[in-house]
Amino acid sequence: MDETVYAMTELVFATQNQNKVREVQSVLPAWLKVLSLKDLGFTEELKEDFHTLQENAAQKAGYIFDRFKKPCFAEDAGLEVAALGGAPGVYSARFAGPGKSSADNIELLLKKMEGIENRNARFRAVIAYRDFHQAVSFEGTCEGTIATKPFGENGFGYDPVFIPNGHAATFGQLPAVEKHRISHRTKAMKLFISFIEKSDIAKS
Ligand code: ITT
Repeated sequence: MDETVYAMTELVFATQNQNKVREVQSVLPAWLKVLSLKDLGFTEELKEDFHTLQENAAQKAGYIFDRFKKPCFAEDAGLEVAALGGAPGVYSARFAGPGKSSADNIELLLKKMEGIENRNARFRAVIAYRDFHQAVSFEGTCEGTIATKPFGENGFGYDPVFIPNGHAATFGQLPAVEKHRISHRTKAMKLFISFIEKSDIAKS
């Protein structure tokens, strides 16, 4: 058993997506406290000017770090569909256009997938961390397939059409605990947390 004692550590999560905050909370150890942008009273939308998840995550973490001077992480995630050459990928949030809803994104995705047999897809999440000394990133993926129509109300984004491998239901139908056990976000968070465990900021 790990006998290490960790100091209470506070990190800012640079996201405006409360679903992400909820999902991340579920994997945090007791000594790690995550402050959301809401906790800091910051309501601006975060810019994502780049074309890779890694650069966008680093941009968001860097912007909030510069603003608040607190150790900070951000995440950029997307759905990569094999038959669409990896689209929508880094453009997942605005697949159907700026300001469109998740339902609009799903509708467009299912339209593009009509008649396509290869329904393989993967969620990918990249977490970028920034503090006074370092900038690092961590990645997690979750493999699955795209359903032929939306099922379930749980989760967010593309969850109603994503069936993770090993399950016969979408993330929209599975209980939150099951998504949290196997998701791309959880995998990236676990790598990130073990990095924080080894870093100076968490040692008492
Ligand atoms: P922040 O930039 O403020 O963190 P966001 O919602 O804009 O929040 P992203 O830029 O990372 O988040 O966009 C990722 C999009 O990919 C998100 O809007 C969803 O449509 C989709 N997505 C990411 N993770 C997902 C998940 O776990 N389940 C379903 N869809 C997801």
